[in-house]
Amino acid sequence: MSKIALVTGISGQDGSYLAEFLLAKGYEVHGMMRRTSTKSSGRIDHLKDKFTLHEGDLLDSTSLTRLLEQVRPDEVYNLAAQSFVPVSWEQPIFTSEVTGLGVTRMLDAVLHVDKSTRFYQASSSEMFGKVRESPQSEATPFYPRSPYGVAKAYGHHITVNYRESYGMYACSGILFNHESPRRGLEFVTRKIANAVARIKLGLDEELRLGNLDAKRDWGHARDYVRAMWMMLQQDAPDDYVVGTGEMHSVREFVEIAFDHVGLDWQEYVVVDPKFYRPAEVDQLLANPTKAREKLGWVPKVTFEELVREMVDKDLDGLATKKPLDMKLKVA
Ligand code: NAP
Ligand code: G4F
Repeated sequence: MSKIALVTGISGQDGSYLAEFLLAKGYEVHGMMRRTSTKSSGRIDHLKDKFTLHEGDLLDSTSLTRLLEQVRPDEVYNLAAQSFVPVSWEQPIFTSEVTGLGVTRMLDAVLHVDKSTRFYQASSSEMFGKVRESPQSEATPFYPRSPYGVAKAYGHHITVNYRESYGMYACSGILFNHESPRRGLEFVTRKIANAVARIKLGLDEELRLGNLDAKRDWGHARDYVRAMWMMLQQDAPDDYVVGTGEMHSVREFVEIAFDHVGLDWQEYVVVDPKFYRPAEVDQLLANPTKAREKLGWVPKVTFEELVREMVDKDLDGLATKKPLDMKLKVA
């Protein structure tokens, strides 16, 4: 019999790759999406006949309990969140409600419907924030630098607490930045890739960015959803850092992206303080030793391959594009 998985945040970047991954493994896949006034299922439309989509919201416990009772999953992947760091200063309460308390709502619903369900929580390297040591492992103390990071730290601790209090199979995956052509346009990597493609095609003349010195450990989302699944296949639940162990600056990302289309980035990039953050995370670098040794997880896509894939996909998309998408640009 097929295993049953329920994925919250299935319409997001990771949700779409995880759904593809689980379907390829033979799972019966169910996804939860919140109700929106306009359609937001673009990343999963190509899968719509292969899985079941349900409405539900991490702000509404009743919807979560109903969904679990209906679907009876073997595994729950809790990917839903307000995931954009700058918005977490503008909407700190909403971010805490969804990204923080939403985890307790989901865990508690699992506990009461069927506590043998395996649970994955999408934790984040943002919890390390102002890093206490480098690289960061499962043992590195947290020092979050944004309301988002604080909410994720809460989500991490409540996951560990439900595991230890109730004996649930609950794992927290501390994932470093992972990107793809499906990344939201407001995140720096996609913003750069999309702008490079637009500039190359003569649709734009400049790219305005914030802190070019920020450094991240960037990998490909397709590699990272594999790690999520691996965590739920072990004999015992645990927490894992997932990253490449390589760090690059925003400036390096920009250089490689412009270089790829034969342009000199210095002619197009303008630093705009509007994109600086109230408190910055200067650098993040994973120590993924535990994931490699216990899960056998290693990333397959290199940094340069990731940058080039993202630029190429935006070039293709824009060159064959419907007029509406050509107007989409982040301020
Ligand atoms: P994403 O593209 O922003 O997707 C987030 C998903 O959550 C979307 O489907 C969104 O739906 C949904 N959502 C938001 N609020 C909700 C609510 N109240 N109830 C139900 N669903 C809600 O994020 P991602 O990059 O795929 O990341 C997946 C998860 O991993 C997130 O929890 C993120 O914080 C975490 N994470 C990401 C990274 C990374 O580098 N990508 C690293 C570490 C951790 P809408 O489409 O309606 O907005
Ligand atoms: O792409 P970003 O917005 O991602 P950030 O803040 O690292 O958060 C992402 O990764 C986390 C994992 O560590 C996730 F948990 C979280 O959900 C999200 O997926 O910004 C990356 C860096 C920052 O230091 C930012 O200051 O890029 C810098 N940056 C420079 N100019 C910019 C810009 N970021 C954005 N979004 N836009 C800019 O114009």
